[in-house]
Amino acid sequence: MMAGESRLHDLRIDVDRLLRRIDALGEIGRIDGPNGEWGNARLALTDTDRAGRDLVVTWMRDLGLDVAIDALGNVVGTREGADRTLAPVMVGSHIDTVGTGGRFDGNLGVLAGLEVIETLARHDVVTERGVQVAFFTDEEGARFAPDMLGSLVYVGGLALEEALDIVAADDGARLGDELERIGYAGPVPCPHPAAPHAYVELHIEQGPILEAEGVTIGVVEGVQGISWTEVVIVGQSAHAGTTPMRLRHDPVYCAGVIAAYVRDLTRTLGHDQVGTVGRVDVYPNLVNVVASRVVLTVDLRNTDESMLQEAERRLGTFLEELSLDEGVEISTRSLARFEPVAFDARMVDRVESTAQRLGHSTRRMPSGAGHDAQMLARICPTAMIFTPSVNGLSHNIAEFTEASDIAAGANVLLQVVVDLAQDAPTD
Ligand code: HGY
Ligand code: MN
Ligand code: MN
Repeated sequence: MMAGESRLHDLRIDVDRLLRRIDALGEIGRIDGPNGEWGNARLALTDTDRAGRDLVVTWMRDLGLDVAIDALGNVVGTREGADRTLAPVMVGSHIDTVGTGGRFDGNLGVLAGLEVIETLARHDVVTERGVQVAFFTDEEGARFAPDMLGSLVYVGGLALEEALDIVAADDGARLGDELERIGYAGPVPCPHPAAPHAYVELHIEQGPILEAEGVTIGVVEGVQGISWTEVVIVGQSAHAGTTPMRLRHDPVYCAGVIAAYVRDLTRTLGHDQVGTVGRVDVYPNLVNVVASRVVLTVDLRNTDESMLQEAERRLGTFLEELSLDEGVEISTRSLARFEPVAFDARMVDRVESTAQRLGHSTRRMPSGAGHDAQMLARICPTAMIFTPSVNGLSHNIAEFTEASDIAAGANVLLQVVVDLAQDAPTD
Protein backbone atom coordinates (compact mmCIF):
# COMPACT_ATOMS: atom_id res chain seq x y z
CA MET A 1 0.00 0.00 0.00
CA MET A 2 1.32 3.44 -0.82
CA ALA A 3 1.25 5.78 2.13
CA GLY A 4 0.81 9.49 2.57
CA GLU A 5 3.84 11.45 3.67
CA SER A 6 2.50 12.08 7.17
CA ARG A 7 1.92 8.35 7.76
CA LEU A 8 5.44 7.59 6.55
CA HIS A 9 6.87 10.25 8.84
CA ASP A 10 5.11 8.63 11.81
CA LEU A 11 6.79 5.25 11.25
CA ARG A 12 9.17 4.16 14.00
CA ILE A 13 11.39 1.07 14.42
CA ASP A 14 10.97 -1.55 17.18
CA VAL A 15 14.15 -1.09 19.22
CA ASP A 16 13.63 -4.25 21.31
CA ARG A 17 13.47 -6.35 18.14
CA LEU A 18 16.65 -4.65 16.92
CA LEU A 19 18.45 -5.19 20.25
CA ARG A 20 17.48 -8.86 20.22
CA ARG A 21 19.10 -9.26 16.82
CA ILE A 22 22.22 -7.35 17.89
CA ASP A 23 22.66 -9.63 20.89
CA ALA A 24 21.86 -12.79 18.91
CA LEU A 25 24.51 -11.94 16.32
CA GLY A 26 26.90 -10.93 19.12
CA GLU A 27 26.62 -14.43 20.60
CA ILE A 28 28.50 -15.74 17.55
CA GLY A 29 32.17 -15.49 18.49
CA ARG A 30 31.20 -14.11 21.92
CA ILE A 31 33.99 -12.89 24.22
CA ASP A 32 33.24 -12.16 27.89
CA GLY A 33 35.17 -9.64 29.95
CA PRO A 34 35.82 -9.65 33.73
CA ASN A 35 33.19 -7.00 34.55
CA GLY A 36 30.15 -8.17 32.60
CA GLU A 37 31.16 -6.49 29.37
CA TRP A 38 31.03 -8.67 26.28
CA GLY A 39 31.85 -8.47 22.61
CA ASN A 40 32.58 -10.80 19.75
CA ALA A 41 35.33 -11.95 17.41
CA ARG A 42 34.41 -12.78 13.81
CA LEU A 43 37.50 -12.14 11.71
CA ALA A 44 36.73 -12.05 8.00
CA LEU A 45 36.06 -15.41 6.31
CA THR A 46 36.64 -17.48 9.44
CA ASP A 47 34.11 -20.06 10.63
CA THR A 48 32.60 -17.53 13.04
CA ASP A 49 32.21 -15.05 10.17
CA ARG A 50 30.42 -17.76 8.20
CA ALA A 51 28.09 -18.43 11.14
CA GLY A 52 27.33 -14.72 11.44
CA ARG A 53 26.68 -14.48 7.71
CA ASP A 54 24.38 -17.51 7.80
CA LEU A 55 22.32 -15.96 10.60
CA VAL A 56 21.89 -12.59 8.87
CA VAL A 57 21.07 -14.26 5.54
CA THR A 58 18.42 -16.33 7.33
CA TRP A 59 16.90 -13.14 8.75
CA MET A 60 16.95 -11.57 5.26
CA ARG A 61 15.16 -14.60 3.78
CA ASP A 62 12.65 -14.68 6.66
CA LEU A 63 11.74 -11.11 5.64
CA GLY A 64 11.17 -12.29 2.09
CA LEU A 65 14.12 -10.37 0.67
CA ASP A 66 15.77 -11.40 -2.55
CA VAL A 67 19.30 -12.31 -1.33
CA ALA A 68 22.18 -11.82 -3.78
CA ILE A 69 25.70 -13.06 -2.93
CA ASP A 70 28.45 -11.78 -5.20
CA ALA A 71 31.85 -13.15 -6.22
CA LEU A 72 33.56 -11.52 -3.24
CA GLY A 73 30.94 -12.62 -0.72
CA ASN A 74 29.20 -9.24 -0.46
CA VAL A 75 25.55 -9.94 0.43
CA VAL A 76 22.64 -7.68 -0.61
CA GLY A 77 19.02 -8.30 0.41
CA THR A 78 16.40 -6.46 -1.65
CA ARG A 79 12.77 -5.53 -0.91
CA GLU A 80 11.23 -4.46 -4.19
CA GLY A 81 9.48 -1.08 -4.53
CA ALA A 82 6.40 -0.11 -6.49
CA ASP A 83 8.47 0.99 -9.49
CA ARG A 84 11.09 -1.64 -10.30
CA THR A 85 12.60 0.53 -13.01
CA LEU A 86 13.92 2.93 -10.34
CA ALA A 87 17.31 2.40 -8.66
CA PRO A 88 16.86 1.20 -5.04
CA VAL A 89 18.02 2.88 -1.84
CA MET A 90 20.76 0.92 -0.09
CA VAL A 91 21.63 0.77 3.61
CA GLY A 92 24.29 -1.44 5.15
CA SER A 93 27.67 -1.89 6.78
CA HIS A 94 29.68 -4.95 7.85
CA ILE A 95 29.36 -7.94 10.21
CA ASP A 96 32.98 -9.04 10.30
CA THR A 97 34.80 -7.79 13.40
CA VAL A 98 38.31 -7.30 14.78
CA GLY A 99 39.71 -9.80 17.31
CA THR A 100 38.55 -7.74 20.30
CA GLY A 101 35.37 -6.55 18.59
CA GLY A 102 32.25 -5.02 20.06
CA ARG A 103 28.78 -6.22 19.07
CA PHE A 104 27.78 -2.81 17.58
CA ASP A 105 30.65 -1.92 15.19
CA GLY A 106 29.22 -2.59 11.72
CA ASN A 107 26.54 -4.94 13.05
CA LEU A 108 24.35 -2.00 14.07
CA GLY A 109 24.20 -0.63 10.52
CA VAL A 110 23.27 -3.98 8.98
CA LEU A 111 20.71 -4.98 11.61
CA ALA A 112 19.16 -1.50 11.73
CA GLY A 113 18.79 -1.84 7.95
CA LEU A 114 16.94 -5.11 8.47
CA GLU A 115 14.81 -3.40 11.12
CA VAL A 116 13.94 -0.56 8.71
CA ILE A 117 12.75 -3.12 6.16
CA GLU A 118 10.79 -5.10 8.74
CA THR A 119 9.11 -1.90 9.93
CA LEU A 120 8.01 -1.07 6.38
CA ALA A 121 6.75 -4.62 5.87
CA ARG A 122 4.81 -4.75 9.14
CA HIS A 123 3.06 -1.49 8.25
CA ASP A 124 2.31 -2.69 4.69
CA VAL A 125 4.25 0.22 3.28
CA VAL A 126 5.47 -0.19 -0.28
CA THR A 127 7.96 2.52 -1.14
CA GLU A 128 8.32 3.84 -4.68
CA ARG A 129 11.95 2.65 -4.89
CA GLY A 130 13.15 -0.68 -3.59
CA VAL A 131 15.14 -0.81 -0.34
CA GLN A 132 18.32 -2.91 -0.01
CA VAL A 133 20.31 -3.94 3.05
CA ALA A 134 23.91 -5.04 2.48
CA PHE A 135 26.86 -6.40 4.39
CA PHE A 136 30.25 -6.12 2.73
CA THR A 137 33.10 -8.60 3.00
CA ASP A 138 36.15 -7.87 5.16
CA GLU A 139 35.43 -4.28 6.14
CA GLU A 140 37.87 -4.48 9.03
CA GLY A 141 40.91 -5.47 6.99
CA ALA A 142 42.41 -6.94 10.16
CA ARG A 143 42.94 -10.37 8.56
CA PHE A 144 43.01 -9.42 4.88
CA ALA A 145 44.23 -5.88 4.16
CA PRO A 146 43.13 -3.35 3.02
CA ASP A 147 40.08 -2.52 5.07
CA MET A 148 36.74 -1.87 3.35
CA LEU A 149 37.89 -4.51 0.84
CA GLY A 150 34.44 -5.86 -0.12
CA SER A 151 32.90 -2.46 -0.77
CA LEU A 152 36.08 -1.30 -2.58
CA VAL A 153 35.71 -4.14 -5.10
CA TYR A 154 31.91 -3.66 -5.16
CA VAL A 155 32.40 -0.11 -6.52
CA GLY A 156 35.16 -1.11 -8.93
CA GLY A 157 38.05 0.32 -6.88
CA LEU A 158 40.08 -2.91 -6.96
CA ALA A 159 39.99 -5.84 -9.41
CA LEU A 160 38.20 -8.93 -8.10
CA GLU A 161 41.07 -11.23 -9.07
CA GLU A 162 43.52 -9.06 -7.11
CA ALA A 163 41.29 -9.21 -4.04
CA LEU A 164 40.89 -12.98 -4.26
CA ASP A 165 44.70 -13.37 -4.18
CA ILE A 166 45.22 -11.36 -0.97
CA VAL A 167 46.93 -13.40 1.75
CA ALA A 168 45.84 -13.37 5.40
CA ALA A 169 48.14 -11.68 7.93
CA ASP A 170 47.44 -14.33 10.57
CA ASP A 171 47.74 -17.70 8.84
CA GLY A 172 48.72 -16.96 5.24
CA ALA A 173 45.45 -18.27 3.80
CA ARG A 174 44.41 -16.95 0.36
CA LEU A 175 41.23 -14.88 0.45
CA GLY A 176 39.61 -16.65 -2.52
CA ASP A 177 40.22 -20.07 -0.94
CA GLU A 178 38.68 -18.94 2.36
CA LEU A 179 35.66 -17.52 0.53
CA GLU A 180 35.13 -20.91 -1.19
CA ARG A 181 35.72 -22.77 2.08
CA ILE A 182 32.96 -20.90 3.92
CA GLY A 183 30.59 -21.14 0.95
CA TYR A 184 30.27 -17.43 0.15
CA ALA A 185 31.87 -17.22 -3.30
CA GLY A 186 28.60 -16.12 -4.87
CA PRO A 187 27.32 -16.11 -8.47
CA VAL A 188 26.65 -12.38 -8.75
CA PRO A 189 29.33 -10.39 -10.58
CA CYS A 190 31.47 -7.94 -8.56
CA PRO A 191 31.83 -4.99 -9.20
CA HIS A 192 28.18 -4.35 -9.68
CA PRO A 193 27.03 -2.74 -12.94
CA ALA A 194 24.24 -0.66 -11.42
CA ALA A 195 24.65 1.88 -8.60
CA PRO A 196 22.05 2.38 -5.86
CA HIS A 197 20.03 5.59 -5.91
CA ALA A 198 21.71 6.46 -2.61
CA TYR A 199 23.54 4.76 0.28
CA VAL A 200 23.09 5.50 3.99
CA GLU A 201 25.13 3.85 6.76
CA LEU A 202 24.27 3.94 10.46
CA HIS A 203 27.36 3.34 12.61
CA ILE A 204 28.56 3.91 16.16
CA GLU A 205 30.98 6.84 16.43
CA GLN A 206 33.69 4.67 18.02
CA GLY A 207 35.13 7.80 19.61
CA PRO A 208 34.41 10.16 22.55
CA ILE A 209 32.96 13.28 20.89
CA LEU A 210 29.18 12.73 20.88
CA GLU A 211 29.15 11.41 24.44
CA ALA A 212 31.36 14.25 25.69
CA GLU A 213 29.11 16.88 24.11
CA GLY A 214 25.84 15.15 25.04
CA VAL A 215 24.79 14.95 21.39
CA THR A 216 22.57 12.10 20.12
CA ILE A 217 23.18 12.06 16.36
CA GLY A 218 26.48 12.58 14.55
CA VAL A 219 25.96 14.01 11.06
CA VAL A 220 29.02 12.64 9.28
CA GLU A 221 30.49 14.93 6.63
CA GLY A 222 33.24 12.57 5.48
CA VAL A 223 36.00 10.09 6.39
CA GLN A 224 39.63 10.90 7.15
CA GLY A 225 42.53 9.61 5.05
CA ILE A 226 44.03 6.21 5.95
CA SER A 227 47.58 4.93 5.40
CA TRP A 228 48.57 1.39 6.50
CA THR A 229 52.18 0.25 6.06
CA GLU A 230 53.74 -3.13 6.81
CA VAL A 231 57.37 -2.74 7.98
CA VAL A 232 59.74 -5.74 7.85
CA ILE A 233 62.96 -5.39 9.89
CA VAL A 234 65.65 -8.01 9.38
CA GLY A 235 68.52 -8.01 11.87
CA GLN A 236 70.75 -10.79 13.14
CA SER A 237 69.72 -13.29 15.79
CA ALA A 238 72.37 -13.57 18.48
CA HIS A 239 72.99 -14.73 22.02
CA ALA A 240 71.41 -12.36 24.59
CA GLY A 241 74.30 -12.87 26.99
CA THR A 242 77.47 -13.08 24.97
CA THR A 243 76.82 -10.48 22.23
CA PRO A 244 78.28 -7.04 23.07
CA MET A 245 75.74 -4.20 22.58
CA ARG A 246 77.97 -2.54 19.90
CA LEU A 247 77.74 -5.68 17.74
CA ARG A 248 73.97 -6.06 17.84
CA HIS A 249 71.50 -5.61 14.95
CA ASP A 250 68.32 -5.85 16.95
CA PRO A 251 64.95 -5.55 15.11
CA VAL A 252 62.97 -5.49 18.38
CA TYR A 253 64.93 -2.47 19.53
CA CYS A 254 64.04 -0.90 16.15
CA ALA A 255 60.36 -1.76 16.62
CA GLY A 256 60.35 0.05 19.96
CA VAL A 257 62.03 3.10 18.48
CA ILE A 258 59.56 3.14 15.56
CA ALA A 259 56.55 2.98 17.90
CA ALA A 260 57.94 5.89 19.91
CA TYR A 261 58.67 7.83 16.72
CA VAL A 262 55.09 7.36 15.46
CA ARG A 263 53.76 8.72 18.76
CA ASP A 264 56.13 11.74 18.55
CA LEU A 265 55.13 12.32 14.91
CA THR A 266 51.50 12.84 15.96
CA ARG A 267 52.59 15.41 18.53
CA THR A 268 54.86 17.23 16.07
CA LEU A 269 52.32 17.36 13.23
CA GLY A 270 49.23 17.99 15.37
CA HIS A 271 46.24 18.72 13.08
CA ASP A 272 44.37 15.62 14.31
CA GLN A 273 47.22 13.38 13.11
CA VAL A 274 46.88 9.90 14.63
CA GLY A 275 49.35 7.04 14.45
CA THR A 276 49.28 3.46 15.70
CA VAL A 277 51.67 0.52 15.72
CA GLY A 278 49.02 -2.16 16.11
CA ARG A 279 50.73 -5.39 15.13
CA VAL A 280 54.26 -6.56 16.08
CA ASP A 281 55.35 -10.09 15.15
CA VAL A 282 58.75 -11.08 16.53
CA TYR A 283 60.84 -14.04 15.38
CA PRO A 284 61.94 -16.16 17.17
CA ASN A 285 60.35 -14.31 20.15
CA LEU A 286 62.47 -16.02 22.83
CA VAL A 287 63.79 -14.67 26.11
CA ASN A 288 67.49 -15.30 25.47
CA VAL A 289 67.69 -14.56 21.74
CA VAL A 290 68.28 -11.19 20.10
CA ALA A 291 65.56 -11.45 17.46
CA SER A 292 66.34 -11.92 13.80
CA ARG A 293 63.11 -10.48 12.31
CA VAL A 294 60.18 -8.25 13.18
CA VAL A 295 57.09 -7.50 11.10
CA LEU A 296 55.05 -4.54 12.32
CA THR A 297 52.30 -2.29 11.00
CA VAL A 298 51.94 1.49 11.09
CA ASP A 299 48.43 3.03 10.79
CA LEU A 300 48.55 6.78 10.04
CA ARG A 301 45.39 8.88 9.57
CA ASN A 302 44.57 12.54 9.02
CA THR A 303 41.61 14.53 7.74
CA ASP A 304 44.08 16.54 5.62
CA GLU A 305 45.66 14.68 2.69
CA SER A 306 48.76 16.87 2.49
CA MET A 307 49.43 16.38 6.23
CA LEU A 308 49.00 12.62 5.81
CA GLN A 309 51.53 12.64 2.97
CA GLU A 310 53.93 14.62 5.17
CA ALA A 311 53.54 12.06 7.94
CA GLU A 312 54.29 9.24 5.47
CA ARG A 313 57.33 11.11 4.14
CA ARG A 314 58.78 11.71 7.60
CA LEU A 315 58.26 8.08 8.60
CA GLY A 316 60.03 6.90 5.44
CA THR A 317 63.05 9.12 6.12
CA PHE A 318 63.16 7.95 9.74
CA LEU A 319 63.17 4.28 8.73
CA GLU A 320 66.07 4.84 6.32
CA GLU A 321 68.17 6.51 9.04
CA LEU A 322 67.30 3.83 11.59
CA SER A 323 68.33 0.99 9.26
CA LEU A 324 71.78 2.62 8.83
CA ASP A 325 72.19 3.29 12.57
CA GLU A 326 71.30 -0.25 13.68
CA GLY A 327 72.66 -2.10 10.66
CA VAL A 328 69.34 -3.78 9.86
CA GLU A 329 67.41 -4.15 6.61
CA ILE A 330 64.07 -2.34 6.65
CA SER A 331 61.54 -2.85 3.86
CA THR A 332 57.98 -1.47 3.65
CA ARG A 333 54.77 -2.44 1.84
CA SER A 334 51.57 -0.41 1.66
CA LEU A 335 48.59 -2.38 3.01
CA ALA A 336 45.96 0.33 2.56
CA ARG A 337 45.91 3.91 1.29
CA PHE A 338 42.68 5.89 1.00
CA GLU A 339 42.45 9.67 0.68
CA PRO A 340 39.93 11.61 2.77
CA VAL A 341 36.35 11.39 1.44
CA ALA A 342 33.66 14.10 1.61
CA PHE A 343 30.01 12.92 1.52
CA ASP A 344 27.36 14.42 -0.76
CA ALA A 345 26.33 17.76 0.79
CA ARG A 346 22.61 17.28 0.09
CA MET A 347 22.67 13.85 1.72
CA VAL A 348 24.45 15.27 4.76
CA ASP A 349 21.81 18.01 4.96
CA ARG A 350 19.09 15.33 4.70
CA VAL A 351 20.52 13.38 7.65
CA GLU A 352 20.78 16.57 9.71
CA SER A 353 17.27 17.88 8.93
CA THR A 354 15.72 14.44 9.50
CA ALA A 355 17.42 14.02 12.87
CA GLN A 356 16.30 17.50 13.92
CA ARG A 357 12.75 16.81 12.69
CA LEU A 358 12.76 13.81 15.03
CA GLY A 359 13.82 16.09 17.86
CA HIS A 360 17.41 14.89 18.27
CA SER A 361 20.48 17.02 18.98
CA THR A 362 23.00 16.87 16.13
CA ARG A 363 26.60 17.70 15.43
CA ARG A 364 28.50 17.63 12.15
CA MET A 365 31.78 15.73 12.25
CA PRO A 366 34.31 13.71 10.23
CA SER A 367 34.70 9.99 10.76
CA GLY A 368 37.95 8.90 12.38
CA ALA A 369 37.30 5.29 11.32
CA GLY A 370 37.06 3.90 7.82
CA HIS A 371 33.66 2.72 6.61
CA ASP A 372 32.07 1.05 3.59
CA ALA A 373 30.27 4.35 3.00
CA GLN A 374 33.53 5.92 1.86
CA MET A 375 33.59 3.43 -1.01
CA LEU A 376 29.87 3.68 -1.93
CA ALA A 377 30.41 7.46 -2.11
CA ARG A 378 32.35 6.76 -5.32
CA ILE A 379 29.20 5.56 -7.13
CA CYS A 380 26.18 7.23 -5.49
CA PRO A 381 25.13 10.00 -3.07
CA THR A 382 26.14 8.73 0.36
CA ALA A 383 25.93 9.77 4.00
CA MET A 384 26.41 8.33 7.48
CA ILE A 385 24.61 8.62 10.80
CA PHE A 386 26.60 8.25 14.03
CA THR A 387 25.36 7.26 17.46
CA PRO A 388 27.39 7.84 20.66
CA SER A 389 29.86 5.27 22.00
CA VAL A 390 29.99 4.90 25.80
CA ASN A 391 33.46 6.02 27.01
CA GLY A 392 34.35 6.47 23.32
CA LEU A 393 35.40 2.82 23.22
CA SER A 394 35.47 0.55 20.17
CA HIS A 395 37.60 -2.32 18.88
CA ASN A 396 37.22 -3.32 22.53
CA ILE A 397 34.71 -5.80 23.94
CA ALA A 398 33.46 -3.08 26.29
CA GLU A 399 32.09 -1.19 23.24
CA PHE A 400 28.54 -0.07 24.11
CA THR A 401 25.75 2.21 22.89
CA GLU A 402 22.64 2.96 24.92
CA ALA A 403 19.30 1.57 23.69
CA SER A 404 17.82 5.07 23.47
CA ASP A 405 20.66 6.15 21.18
CA ILE A 406 20.26 3.01 19.06
CA ALA A 407 16.56 3.78 18.70
CA ALA A 408 17.33 7.38 17.75
CA GLY A 409 19.91 6.37 15.14
CA ALA A 410 17.73 3.65 13.64
CA ASN A 411 14.72 5.95 13.42
CA VAL A 412 16.79 8.60 11.64
CA LEU A 413 17.93 5.86 9.25
CA LEU A 414 14.31 4.77 8.72
CA GLN A 415 13.12 8.27 7.98
CA VAL A 416 16.02 9.12 5.65
CA VAL A 417 15.41 5.88 3.76
CA VAL A 418 11.68 6.50 3.50
CA ASP A 419 12.31 9.96 2.06
CA LEU A 420 14.95 8.73 -0.39
CA ALA A 421 12.75 5.83 -1.46
CA GLN A 422 10.08 8.29 -2.55
CA ASP A 423 12.53 10.34 -4.63
CA ALA A 424 11.30 10.97 -8.13
CA PRO A 425 13.33 9.49 -11.02
CA THR A 426 16.60 11.38 -11.37
CA ASP A 427 17.44 10.24 -14.90
O1 HGY B 1 40.18 0.64 10.33
C1 HGY B 1 39.08 1.16 10.38
O2 HGY B 1 38.94 2.35 10.53
C2 HGY B 1 37.84 0.32 10.27
O3 HGY B 1 37.57 -0.24 11.53
N1 HGY B 1 37.98 -0.71 9.29
MN1 MN C 1 32.92 -0.48 11.42
MN1 MN D 1 35.86 -1.57 13.06
